[in-house]
Amino acid sequence: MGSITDSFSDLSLNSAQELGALIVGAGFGGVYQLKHLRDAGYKVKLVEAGADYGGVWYWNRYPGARVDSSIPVYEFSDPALWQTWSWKQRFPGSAELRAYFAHVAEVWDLRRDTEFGAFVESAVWDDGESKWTVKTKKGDIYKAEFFLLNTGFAAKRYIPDWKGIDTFKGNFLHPSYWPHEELDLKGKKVAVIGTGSTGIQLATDLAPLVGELAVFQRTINTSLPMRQVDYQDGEQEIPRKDYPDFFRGRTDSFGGFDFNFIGRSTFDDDPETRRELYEKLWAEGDFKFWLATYQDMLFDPAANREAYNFWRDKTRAKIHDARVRDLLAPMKQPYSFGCKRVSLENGYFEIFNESHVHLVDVNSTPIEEITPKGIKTSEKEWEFDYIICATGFDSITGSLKQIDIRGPSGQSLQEHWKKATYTHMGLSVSGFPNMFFSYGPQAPTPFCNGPTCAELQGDWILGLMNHMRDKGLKKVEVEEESENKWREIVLRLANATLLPNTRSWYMGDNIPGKPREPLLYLGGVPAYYKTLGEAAKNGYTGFKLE
Ligand code: N01
Repeated sequence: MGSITDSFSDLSLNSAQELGALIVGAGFGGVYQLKHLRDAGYKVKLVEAGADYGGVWYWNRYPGARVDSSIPVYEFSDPALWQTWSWKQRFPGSAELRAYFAHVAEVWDLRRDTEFGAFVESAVWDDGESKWTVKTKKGDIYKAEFFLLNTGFAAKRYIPDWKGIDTFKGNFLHPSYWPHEELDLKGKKVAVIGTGSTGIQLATDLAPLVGELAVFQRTINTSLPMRQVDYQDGEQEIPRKDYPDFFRGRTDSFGGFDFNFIGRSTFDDDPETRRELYEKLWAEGDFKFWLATYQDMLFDPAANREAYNFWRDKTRAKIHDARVRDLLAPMKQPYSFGCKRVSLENGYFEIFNESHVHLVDVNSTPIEEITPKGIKTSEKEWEFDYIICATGFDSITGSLKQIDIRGPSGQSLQEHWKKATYTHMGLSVSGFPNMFFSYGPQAPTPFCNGPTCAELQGDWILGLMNHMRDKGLKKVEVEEESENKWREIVLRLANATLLPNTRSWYMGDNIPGKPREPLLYLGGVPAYYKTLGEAAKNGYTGFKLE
């Protein structure tokens, strides 16, 4: 604890920039807050580790990187933005998403208040001044009344601790550090380790390009057909006149989308009617087979198995080889469908019908080490030019815990969350005054479309700041009791579902040593929105204001 405080006392705080709010992270959450806080008259700065806007879309440049929420749900609701923007595809790729962020930056005039290349490494609360002192890695210091973290859920990469990574003579890459210049992958021998959303997108796009592709799978990905659409002549998914109603409707949807679970349970329908619904959802693409299906799918094991069996049969029909078919879409359900992140695919399963694409099952032939030539499994040594380690992130809490944040007691956020995560409404933590985060733990986060969440949480935080300004208040802090109660709600909601029975990053399972707990609020966006609204209406219940 001493070292951080000491290092601050060594620095000349005269050079510190004084702010009403420091916003960290230039993805959807951060840019929304910059625009709206500044419009409300606050002196604001946005700092971002990358060199431009986009958040995950700035970093994710790997072949095939594309969002799996459709537009216009995956964009801001401000007419000034959508009236002057046309998408080229229903599910835009990462370059188009970066272009969209450039458009947002221009229309909202964000650049004058943004500092890029600024990784926030520490923050200390000064109780006397009621301000955070925040330091970036490059040495900039800010003193801010509010510290607003919009670091997203995937800012801390995870690479397993394999022996020999440094000895590999080829290129070893994590997809979120993909080089900006084009790589020479044509005809090369490439390994993709991991079959999450990143791994399957990469493998699908690399297969036609490379000489040999080996995909290392530990757990199957129950990917659904994306159903991509290319738009012609500015035509979009829905007419622009319908956008205002469309955006208003997002908070009525469980996942912040334009669709919802239906009000019937799986076995309310006879088999023929059920099959018709499944076929319809399958044909429509998007996440509909996951989040616009029967209301009991994530709760009832038999209902869940029915969904899995449909997915399995559809998927197996795409795969020629019997061994590969059993590995990619096994007859016996390996985990609860939809309780591990579902992805959207564009021909992923079909790549395994090509003779140069190999599927390596790391359960039966585990990776023993990385060698100078490639990957040694218990079966053999594979030789590669590239190893792409699509093994994910220290999701949800890692982005926040990697910053040394200390409240008035001197306790760090890492220490506070060492055994378990505590927040109030997935927005703030006791012992850390005037600090809020978006798209973080114990909020709908991975079960909520990003822009929906950015607007919903951003508006709420701004409402609270305005309330404090109107009342002449300087400090807001979560009451410990409300944090304990929120955790109970999060656990109760999760335990009513099948999620805790499945190993996933939703439960913290993907990082060795991370506490196992539901990291997200599973009450759905409408209930979350209502809870936040009621807390505000009742004078910000659960918070001490002074
Ligand atoms: O990461 P992941 P991701 N040995 O954690 C495997 C979002 N996203 O980067 O499942 C072998 O999902 C691991 O195996 P297992 C999206 O929300 C969105 O793919 O733990 N394998 C898994 O297969 C997504 O969920 C978009 O058994 C190992 C993979 O690595 C989130 O980001 C695109 C291993 C990691 O999958 C993260 O996705 C991309 C080991 N030791 C990402 N350790 C879109 O919008 C891990 N694995 C489309």
